[in-house]
Amino acid sequence: MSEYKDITELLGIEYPIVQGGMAWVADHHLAAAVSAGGGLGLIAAASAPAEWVREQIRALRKLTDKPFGVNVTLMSPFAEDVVKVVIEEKVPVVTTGAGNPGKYMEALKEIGTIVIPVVAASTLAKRMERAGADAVVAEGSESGGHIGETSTMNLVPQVVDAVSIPVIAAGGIADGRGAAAAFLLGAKGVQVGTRFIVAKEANVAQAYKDRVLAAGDNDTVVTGRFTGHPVRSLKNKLMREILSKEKDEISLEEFETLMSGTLRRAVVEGDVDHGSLMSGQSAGLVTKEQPAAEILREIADGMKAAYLSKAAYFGD
Ligand code: TUI
Repeated sequence: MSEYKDITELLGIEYPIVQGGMAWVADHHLAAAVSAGGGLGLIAAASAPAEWVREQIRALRKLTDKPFGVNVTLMSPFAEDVVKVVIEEKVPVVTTGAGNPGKYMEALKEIGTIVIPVVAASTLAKRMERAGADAVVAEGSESGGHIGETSTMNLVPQVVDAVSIPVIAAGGIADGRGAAAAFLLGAKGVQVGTRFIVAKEANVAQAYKDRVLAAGDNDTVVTGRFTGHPVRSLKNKLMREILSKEKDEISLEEFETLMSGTLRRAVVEGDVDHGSLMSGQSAGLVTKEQPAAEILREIADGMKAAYLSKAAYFGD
C-alpha cells in the first residue's frame, strides 16, 4: 500500500509524482523510465503526427506494464487525430496543455481514460471540473515552455479552493522541499518537468542537459508575451536576439519564423546557441544527471524529510 492518497490511487502509481509533458524531450524512453520508477510517465504528443504517437505508445508498452499517459498539446494541428489514437490504444491517462480540452472529454471518459487538463488559472480549472475532469494540474508561471501569468505559490491554493477534484501542482518543483510545499498549499500530487530533462533516460542532446545543469536561479527568460503564448526558456543567443527584437515590435510572422524548429534544434541537434532551451526556473535546483527512478525516490524521500524537519514547529 502506498502511503500517499488520492492521486496515487487514482493513477495506480507509487509516488504522487507526474512527469511533465515536455515537447521533444518526453518520448517513450523517458516516460517508460518514470512509470517503471513508480511515477506517472507521459509521452508528449506536442505537434507530432498521430502515427508517431501510436508508435511511441506501443514502444513504451514493450518497456513497462505500469500506468502511463499521453500529453496532448491542444494547439497542435494533429490534436484531434492524437486523441483518436489515444482512444484506439486505450491509453490510461491523458493530460492536456495550451488550451481547453472540453470537446474531447466525453469520448475519452467513455473508454475510461483518466483526463487531467493542465490549467494556468482557476476559471479553466472550474470549467474542467464541470466537464468531468478527474484532476487538474495547476501549472504556475515558474514552469518551462508555454506558461500562464500566475505563480505556483498563488495559483495552487486558489485552484484548490475553486475545485473539489484533486489538484496536482506544477511549476518550480524539482525537489522534496518544493513537493512538500505544494502539498501544504493543498496539492495532492506534483508534476515535475525540468528535472527530468537531465534524466539519464531522456533522449536530449548532452549540450542541452549541460545548460540546464549549469543554470542558476536567474537564467530563464520569457519570450512571446505579445503573441498571447508566452514561453519560458534558458537565456541564450537566440532568446537575447528575440527579446531585443520584441522591444522593436517584431511582427508575429517574423517571430514565428525565428522560433520555427528551434526546440528540435536544441533537443535533437544540441544547438544551444540557436535552439530553444525550454526550461523552468527550477533549473537552478537541478545539478546532476540521474536515472529517472532515482529522481523520483529523491523527491519522495526529500518531501518526507522536509515535512518531518518542520513537524516540531507545526506542533506535530
Ligand atoms: O502547455 C504547456 N506547456 C507547453 S505547450 C508547449 S508547445 C508551444 N510552443 C510554443 C508556443 C506555445 C506552445 C510548450 N510548453 N503547459 C500547460 C499550459 N497550459 N500552460 C498554460 C496553459 C494554458 C493556457 C491557456 C491552458 C489553457 C489556456 O486557455 C484555454 C482557454 O481556452 O481558456
